[in-house]
Amino acid sequence: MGSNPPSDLRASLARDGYVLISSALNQDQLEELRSACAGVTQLARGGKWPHIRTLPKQFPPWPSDSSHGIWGVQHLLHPSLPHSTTFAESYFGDAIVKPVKELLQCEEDDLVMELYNMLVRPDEDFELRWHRDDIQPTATAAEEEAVLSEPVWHAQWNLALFEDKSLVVVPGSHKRARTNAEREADAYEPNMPGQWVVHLQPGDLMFYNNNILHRGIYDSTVERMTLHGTIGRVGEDPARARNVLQHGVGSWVEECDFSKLDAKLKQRAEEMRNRLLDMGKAKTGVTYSQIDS
Ligand SMILES: O=C(O)CCC(=O)C(=O)O
Repeated sequence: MGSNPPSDLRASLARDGYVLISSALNQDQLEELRSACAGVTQLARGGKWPHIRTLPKQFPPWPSDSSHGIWGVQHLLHPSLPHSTTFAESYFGDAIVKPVKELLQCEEDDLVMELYNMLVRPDEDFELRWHRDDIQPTATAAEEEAVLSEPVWHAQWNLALFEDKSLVVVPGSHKRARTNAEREADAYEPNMPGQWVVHLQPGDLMFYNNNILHRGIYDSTVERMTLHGTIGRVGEDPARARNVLQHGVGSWVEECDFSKLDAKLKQRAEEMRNRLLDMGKAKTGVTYSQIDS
């Protein structure tokens, strides 16, 4: 379970359902991002940023009332959010985009802007139940297999700014239906057979298949600032449009201001945003992949 040279990225993701790239950020990038994240988290905890993941709710949509605590900050590329340029430099930068192109086996012109959020220390201890992001727990084995055998048109990652041991995955479970033990397990089962607690050091980047069986366990006493993003590849996946639009990006993406990025990143950002807009135009109506019980 270590880092992999770039040529192995795609094979590792396909085999295990995740792949780890150690030290994807240098110290200056880490410090700049930590400072931006601290400012934004303070705003969000103080009720001054409405796009948040609130306790004790696992799935979107989340209310914008932070008074019961938060576990995430949404829409880091939103033009009204302070530091959105710092977040855009990170999201559209080579440290992310190069491995994404490798993982999706695509060119610059195929990339689509999707989501950039942050997962933070919750105000109270909090756990997510075992889930796959885009398959309901009620799905039959055949339904699971049908989704899991489809090609994946996006890359999803966690980029840790502090040491992070919150995410637990079952390696290999992105390729198969749940076993009987997994189906029958408690939603918060603490020892799922074969589970692996992901351990990220500051600056580590982990890509994972969002339909791997996984959960989060969050300790309110441990600092967490983990950037959580997705980038897509142009394609024919209607479920993907639903997954992106359910996070409410459509209402502000046109207003994103990339003018402070350097010329190369600005062009990349604007082109990726425009492809998302095209995807949004082709899609009407928003539904949710999962609902809280
Ligand atoms: O906290 C994490 O890293 C995982 C979050 C998660 O599972 C989710 O948002 O569905």
